[in-house]
Amino acid sequence: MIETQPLNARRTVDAVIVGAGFAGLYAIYSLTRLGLKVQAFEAGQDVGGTWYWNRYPGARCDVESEEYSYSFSDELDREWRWSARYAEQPEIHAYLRHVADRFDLRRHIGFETRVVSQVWDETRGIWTVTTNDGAQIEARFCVMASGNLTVPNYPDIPGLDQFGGTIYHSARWPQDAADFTGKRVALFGTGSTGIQIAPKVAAQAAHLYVFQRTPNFSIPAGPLGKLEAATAVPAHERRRKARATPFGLSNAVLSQQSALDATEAEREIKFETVWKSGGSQPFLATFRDLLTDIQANHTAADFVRRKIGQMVKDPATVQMLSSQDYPIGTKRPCVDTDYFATFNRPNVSLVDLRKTPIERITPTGIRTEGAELQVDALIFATGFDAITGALRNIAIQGRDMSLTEKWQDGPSTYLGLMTAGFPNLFIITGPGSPGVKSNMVCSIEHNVDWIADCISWMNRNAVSHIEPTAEAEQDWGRQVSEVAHRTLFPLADTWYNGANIPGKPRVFMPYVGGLHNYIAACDEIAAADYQGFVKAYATGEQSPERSQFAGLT
Ligand code: NA7
Repeated sequence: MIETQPLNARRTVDAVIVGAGFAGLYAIYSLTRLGLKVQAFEAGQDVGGTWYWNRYPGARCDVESEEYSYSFSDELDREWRWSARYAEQPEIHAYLRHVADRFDLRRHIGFETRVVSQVWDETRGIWTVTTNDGAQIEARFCVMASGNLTVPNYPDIPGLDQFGGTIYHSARWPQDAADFTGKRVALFGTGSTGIQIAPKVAAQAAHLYVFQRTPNFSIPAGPLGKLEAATAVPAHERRRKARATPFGLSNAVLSQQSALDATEAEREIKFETVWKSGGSQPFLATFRDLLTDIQANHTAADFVRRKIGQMVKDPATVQMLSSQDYPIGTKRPCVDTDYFATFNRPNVSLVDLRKTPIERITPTGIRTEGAELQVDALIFATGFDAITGALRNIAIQGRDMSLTEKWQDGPSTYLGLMTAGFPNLFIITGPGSPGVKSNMVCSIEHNVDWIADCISWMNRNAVSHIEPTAEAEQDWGRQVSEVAHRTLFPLADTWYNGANIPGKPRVFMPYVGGLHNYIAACDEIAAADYQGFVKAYATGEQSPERSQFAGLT
């Protein structure tokens, strides 16, 4: 039924969903199929989330499209054909627009509307959600599909507000394509985004200055064209296989062999094979211990450094691009097309910010120690307040405190899906889940299915609200930390542990024990009637857990 009530009237729905990207769209689909009345809010003008905002030149997914797509509908699978092995942003956005139309999801979404607060009323068991236009809506459930890479990080550089040229952020790219022909451009950031932007802008600009703070390891994307139908494994088969892997990627099945057991010649052949076929996760799965043993890790890092040395002509530039001070794979490993070769162009310069810090931005350029570069445009590819940023930006008030207060020393959740003191508030790919350390679409579908099953179970069992016990949450937090500390991940400063945002608590946020193990844990907990969760039953119902819930309040 079409919702005709204006959004500014206070009304009640079963569930508010925050965000209409991959996660939000599938949450709308799933919850409406349960018969719930749903209202989603989306800050953008259209669906797409990350794939709506990040429309910078070169934006392309680094997971093969057949796996970076939904698996819930055979019809959708039959109808949609990806044109490339790794789809570019416009095609992924078109896919999400198609999904929204195909399943009639748009009528549940309030566009250009930002959720500003969510307040839990313990007496009524209801969330009151307020949007930026002052409208309020009440809901029994809130589902946070607000994304992991939502809040852009703008560096605080003196003089930035006086710059007279154009300033871009990769995550707030204008709708109309920017043209850099004949322009002098400064690009900040050499993460996945900067590495995609640099070759594209270099091809247009009069001069491109790439400002590098930390050099990145990057693996070639490999052939970009569509996989040959004859050799391709059917998409549904790949996705089924993907869920049984640590990263949710069927082609990144972890080898059983240690890099240290292989001879140098064997290692070289294996690294070379995956280097040619492309992709960072397949590269990191070449040997079982690349992310757990520093010596094994060195073998992979040295291989990539040798490759950089072969691709880049200028020795000083090679040195700057190869001076990584962290194990390969512990920062988000990048995938590129011609990134390193871009530095062979006469119109491209690499500036090492560690040796040449910026003093200030001037109206016409950038002043470093002893030099002033004249530029017409600044591009910030400086990342995000990742994983928790979008959640922290909403004033979420639980039973006893706000989410920001609760998470002041770092986020804590049970399975990444819920957090104690915030009943009926579900998070899709939240901190403590594999999320960003896995194929996001795979993780999103799993999380949404789990949430929908949980809500069904609550309704069948007259459970009015649910939240984790403090003990289960602490125990999960310990597991998240333990599995991280069995790896090399804690050795790097990354957005996985909040190090990229000044003042953000340093906690390694994703669960890196493997998507397959995480799914097994979630299934087991659900099968045991949501073990580790406190359930409040509808008035009049009797249950041993009822007193347990009361004890927490
Ligand atoms: P990332 O991976 O966070 O990369 C941001 C880059 O910007 C990285 O090179 C940072 O250097 C650099 N950065 C951040 N702040 C500054 C300042 N103040 N000055 C100079 N350079 C800075 O973001 P991306 O958008 O590239 O990728 C995010 C994810 O999107 C990616 O992992 C994929 O999942 C898709 P640093 O390394 O912090 O020294």
